[in-house]
Amino acid sequence: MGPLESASDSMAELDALEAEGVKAFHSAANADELETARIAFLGQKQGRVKSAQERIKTIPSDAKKAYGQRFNAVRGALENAWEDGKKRFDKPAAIIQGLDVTLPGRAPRLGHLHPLTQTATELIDLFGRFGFSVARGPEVEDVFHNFDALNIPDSHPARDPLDNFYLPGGFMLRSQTSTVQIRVMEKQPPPVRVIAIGRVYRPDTVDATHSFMFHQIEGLMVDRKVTMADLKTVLRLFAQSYLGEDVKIRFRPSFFPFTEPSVEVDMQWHGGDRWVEMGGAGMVDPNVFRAVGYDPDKYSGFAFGLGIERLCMRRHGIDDIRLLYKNDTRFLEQF
Ligand code: FA5
Repeated sequence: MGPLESASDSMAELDALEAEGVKAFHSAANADELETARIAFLGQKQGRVKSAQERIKTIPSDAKKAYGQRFNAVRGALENAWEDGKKRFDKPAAIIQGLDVTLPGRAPRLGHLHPLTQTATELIDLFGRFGFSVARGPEVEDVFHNFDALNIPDSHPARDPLDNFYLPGGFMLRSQTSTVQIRVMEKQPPPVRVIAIGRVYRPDTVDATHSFMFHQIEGLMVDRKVTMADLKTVLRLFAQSYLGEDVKIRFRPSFFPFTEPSVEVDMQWHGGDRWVEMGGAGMVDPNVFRAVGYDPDKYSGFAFGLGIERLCMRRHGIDDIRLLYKNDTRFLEQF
């Protein structure tokens, strides 16, 4: 066979390829047959179009151009025929699989907010009504904001490495949201009325009321003539609004380096026969004011820090803090 003959044979093969391919795509009776035809003609590995493309190497150079042009036209025609076929079978899945997509669907199951998130949202709302806005601070905090600025001396047992998660470079996972008091006062002059809600970390032994990661709500109010009576009123109003009119709370004298005087606040636990500590509070220590450049002779203020898990537990009658972290949907669905 001479080269010319071979070239014209090849052109004839392209004609046949086109005719057979178009026929196969047009006569496919369903999506499966169409796919079989696609693999036979347009398949990337052994499709006939691919073979015809590879044959170009064997075509004499003076016939290559004509072959190439014809090849492109054939390939275009087959691709169009395939697209046409797809349009015929790309009907709603319903018709192919005997499923009526026009029927109303099944409503997806909606999740809902975790009880702790719900608690946080309610606290923000409630303190918002008392005129407190929301402030934030970092969870990875420097030792200065967690201790020094809060008047906690180097020798204080609260700094013990066994009681804190220290990180390299003078940082730590904050052990209390009181850090945010400092961050707020560093940034703005008095008056201040803020709350801060967030995670805190302490390597405490886990039991029914303790976790190594928990949440606190910090409150800070600074103005002229803020008194301990204001603090007690705000905490009592808060407890009654969040936990119920009949809830009992009590204040015990205590000590925190950043408040003077200081109190611990207990709430009567559900069941009524024991008290559980809800948080600490007090009048901001003048040393803290000095450290942030506030004049302690002009301004006074109160601060409090409450455990959010315990508030949530008291509110909903939950008796073990660990339930809040198990992610057992049988438990979570109840809230
Ligand atoms: C503090 O953290 C002080 N920063 C509170 C404070 C703020 C005092 C402002 C004065 C002024 P305390 O370590 O007591 O205090 O923690 C406060 C509350 O956090 C506790 O009463 C308790 O409700 C909660 N809490 C403490 N440790 C845990 C724990 N391991 N798991 C769950 N809740 C905890």
